[in-house]
Amino acid sequence: MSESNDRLQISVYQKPKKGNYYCGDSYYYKETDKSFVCALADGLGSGELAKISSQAVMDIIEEFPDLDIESLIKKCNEALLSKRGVVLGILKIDFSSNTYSYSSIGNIGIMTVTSEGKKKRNIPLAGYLSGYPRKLRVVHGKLEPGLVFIMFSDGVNERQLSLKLFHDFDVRRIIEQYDIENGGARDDDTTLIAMKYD
Ligand SMILES: [Mn+2]
Repeated sequence: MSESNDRLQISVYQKPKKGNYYCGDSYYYKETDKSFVCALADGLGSGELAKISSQAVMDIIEEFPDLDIESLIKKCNEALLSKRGVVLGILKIDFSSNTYSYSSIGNIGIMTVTSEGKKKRNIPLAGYLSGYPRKLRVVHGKLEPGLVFIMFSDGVNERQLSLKLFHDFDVRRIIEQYDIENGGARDDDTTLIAMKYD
């Protein structure tokens, strides 16, 4: 799946674990005049129950586009009571202040790659969301033209995300190349989202 919005180019690679119909990973993204949000959740385990949890969290992100990351995660937690837990990554961009912020709980990777090829990776917090309050770490940064954001679930082997993959900073090609190199049967649900700010 590939889409061109006004300011962000987005491309997504997603495949369920081999033998599964449902992918336990869910993602959502939306660009408006003021902001952009992208979130990815991986439900614990796999299959339909994992999907129900990760989708419940995406429904919250969709419902409250203007909330900051801390408030969003609080609401996601409430939606998970009596469901399986999830690991979650959220990226928000504010176009008026030209800034971005992101946070992840558990094993959702978030990376930025500048147009000069400088790569920065978030340090994920251990654990997962399961209905109870959690301490967060939110990273803030300045939005620069050409900045690439990569968000991925733990079905992605990070060593496969070589710099070569981001060489030409074309999000569609990043995903195509990943599929060519790693397109076989998956040991886990796999989601890789590439976004570029123009
Ligand atoms: Mn997983």
